[in-house]
Amino acid sequence: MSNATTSPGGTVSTPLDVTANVDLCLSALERKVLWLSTWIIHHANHLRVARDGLKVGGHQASCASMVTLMTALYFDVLRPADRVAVKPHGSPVFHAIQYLFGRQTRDQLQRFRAFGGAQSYPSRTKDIDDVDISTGSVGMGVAMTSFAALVQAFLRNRQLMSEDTLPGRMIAVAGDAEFDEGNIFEALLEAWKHHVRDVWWVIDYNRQSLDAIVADRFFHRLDTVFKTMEWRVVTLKYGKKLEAAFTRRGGDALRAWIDDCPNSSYSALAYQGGAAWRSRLQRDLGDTSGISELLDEHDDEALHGLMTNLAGHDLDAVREAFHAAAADDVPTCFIAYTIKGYGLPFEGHKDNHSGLTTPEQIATLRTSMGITEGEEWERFSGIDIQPDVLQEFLSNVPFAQASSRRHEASQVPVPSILRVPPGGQVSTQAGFGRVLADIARNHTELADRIVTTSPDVTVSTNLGGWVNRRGVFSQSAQVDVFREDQPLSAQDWSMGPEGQHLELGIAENNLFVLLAALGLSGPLFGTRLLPVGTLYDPFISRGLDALNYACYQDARFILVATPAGISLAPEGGAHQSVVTPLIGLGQPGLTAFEPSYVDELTEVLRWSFEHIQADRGGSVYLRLSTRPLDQPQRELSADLRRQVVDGGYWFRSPAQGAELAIVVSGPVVAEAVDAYDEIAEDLPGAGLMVVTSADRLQRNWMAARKVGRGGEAHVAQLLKPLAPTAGLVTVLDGHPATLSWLGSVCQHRVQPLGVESFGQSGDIPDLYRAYGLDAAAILDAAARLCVE
Ligand SMILES: Cc1ncc(C[n+]2csc(CCOP(=O)(O)OP(=O)(O)O)c2C)c(N)n1
Ligand SMILES: [Mg+2]
Repeated sequence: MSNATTSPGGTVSTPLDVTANVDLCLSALERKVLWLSTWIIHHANHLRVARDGLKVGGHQASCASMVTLMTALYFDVLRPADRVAVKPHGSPVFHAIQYLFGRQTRDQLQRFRAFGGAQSYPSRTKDIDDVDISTGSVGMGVAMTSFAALVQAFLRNRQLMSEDTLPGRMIAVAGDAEFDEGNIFEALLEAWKHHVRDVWWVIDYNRQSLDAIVADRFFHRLDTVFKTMEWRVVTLKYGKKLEAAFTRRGGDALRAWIDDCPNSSYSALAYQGGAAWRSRLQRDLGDTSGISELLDEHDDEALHGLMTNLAGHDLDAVREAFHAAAADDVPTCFIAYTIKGYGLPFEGHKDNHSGLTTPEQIATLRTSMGITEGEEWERFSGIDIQPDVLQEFLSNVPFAQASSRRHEASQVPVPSILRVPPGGQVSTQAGFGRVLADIARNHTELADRIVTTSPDVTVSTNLGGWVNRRGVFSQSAQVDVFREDQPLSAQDWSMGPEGQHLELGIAENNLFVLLAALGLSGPLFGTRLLPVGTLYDPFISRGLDALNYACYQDARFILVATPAGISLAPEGGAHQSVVTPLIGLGQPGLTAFEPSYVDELTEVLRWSFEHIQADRGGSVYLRLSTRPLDQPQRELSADLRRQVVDGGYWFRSPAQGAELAIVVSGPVVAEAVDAYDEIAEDLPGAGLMVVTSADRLQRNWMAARKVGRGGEAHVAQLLKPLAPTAGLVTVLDGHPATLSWLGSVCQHRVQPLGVESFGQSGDIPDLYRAYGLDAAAILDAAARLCVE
């Protein structure tokens, strides 16, 4: 510890030698981070003009709780290669720290939660100060650190990343209530299976969530869970002052009293302050020898300081623990005892989650920080360390040693055309497997960067051929005994560090969070990967928040969902997906396709490998089917390939002024063709359009309309030949709203067919009849249009 003099406010009045006074710089920064994070939120709520009557919000208490943990990490422990997921409502703490480093602007802080300002929750895509991992939906950022560590291990094992430098640590600073989210435990198990190292989860254990005080029993169990998963658990319970008090006479009784104190009572006392601590301790421990002396030696303020001296607020204790864990790569959980709202007027109060300082309270805090009015935003105001000394300290912090931590990864070339697998009766799902296997064989450069993953549906989603060629990833080599000893299986599941398939247990949340991590390998680790994940289409909903989370971070991946819809037929009503086409249509950052034929799929997949690498690209969702269909005998022209990617084309062109068209997406194309052939006998000019992507068609049309050029949109051009009075029968194996909007493009009348309920097993003829997707239903709909 330093020998410089400190004022009661903790500031330093003598010039400092930087190296000798690390402690003082750190504690000054700790106070400053508390001030700035509190002030950012106060300013947003009290000092900006509210125009809409809505509260701005923010979480001063949640921030205060983690200030010490974040100070220790960012100003001392972190290296540039480390990546951090900061608990969502701790965003102002993160931004304040970046501001102190000079990597965040005052303007952004002043516009916290305002349009274009610093985001409510740390955001990779919206914030300007180098957020590593977005957070917002609690639990997601925590899980993401495990999967990011897996991706790092994958890259290092496959020599796609330099092994000269130390691996980065993937660190979550999490709220304790985040551990109510099951996805964390799914991730914990999966990471254990994959022998993931280099992960730290730092739990801000303030024993409060949003509504309530966390149950005492819960965290005692949690400790056991981590140990079972072979994690190291470091419990940071008491700060140095309390530890010293425990060594005094009566110290054991004091420790036992605190240990036994229910969370709710402890929080209440922390809120009430010194006098309350005194009377409670007198009542409970007054007869214990040594306790009276202890109480006499502390005035109310000092007693409050002592009793709230939990290790999560003790910079020395926290730093020591972090540095000790840095000696190896064992995954480590730090359970850091803290008090929600520590150092603020509402500390410990059970309702403090969205508590905000009043103008009087912030003025008192400002004065206690030594900050004069008008200097609230000054980086170093209220700090008695000379600015150049503090600046030098900041410039020398290990974390600040990289000018940029966001890597630019080079692109992986994609062939301009891929070979379409031979025709016959093929499903789009089987076609997908064949195209991927072909890439594995013939396009080495592309194939080397592809990484596939699936939650226990690898074989049933047709990834088997790829896996046979490219192997399953494991950090240690393991032969497939079924291949080695007994030739019982067509699948070779040999595992090793060279493998390119990451097999997951059945947990769709994990699939999407892993895809998020894989899809950010370029910016996070400097090497671009081309992730392809497969799952059953209905289970998209199971992991939907994680999918949204991945897209929100602009992670890039291809999602192949199969089988889809009621077309999976006898496989079971419970697995029929109805709303997924609407998810594809509505999910930002994700472009959805539902091709009908394998040649379409081949081009869409090729384009997808480009799109996930494009500056303004995104991720791709392919909704595929297990239904084998006769493939058209054709070679797609360059123009047709473009139309397939743009979202649709005329499979049977309409005559100029045609009165009817069938518009179909996906495997129902077979019924649409049958119906069309019948209709064409009476209405020779009718058309049949195949929609490969309702999403692309709609997005392009809406963008064109916004600039007054809706007529130039691809879909408008497609529909142009039809008579203004024409009718459209739209049909897909999914919710009819996916295509019914087509009527708005040129004001055509629409008969939308699709699936609105589900749950009945059967074969395709029965199901298509029951749900109104068969040729007869299409003909009926066409007839209705003709008589309307
Ligand atoms: C998935 C999800 N559900 C609900 C919320 C709303 N929410 C934000 S913070 C929070 C409680 C957080 O408590 P804790 O993790 O203990 O953090 P603390 O504020 O105590 O540090 C909740 C429920 C959310 N952000 N995400
Ligand atoms: Mg909490």
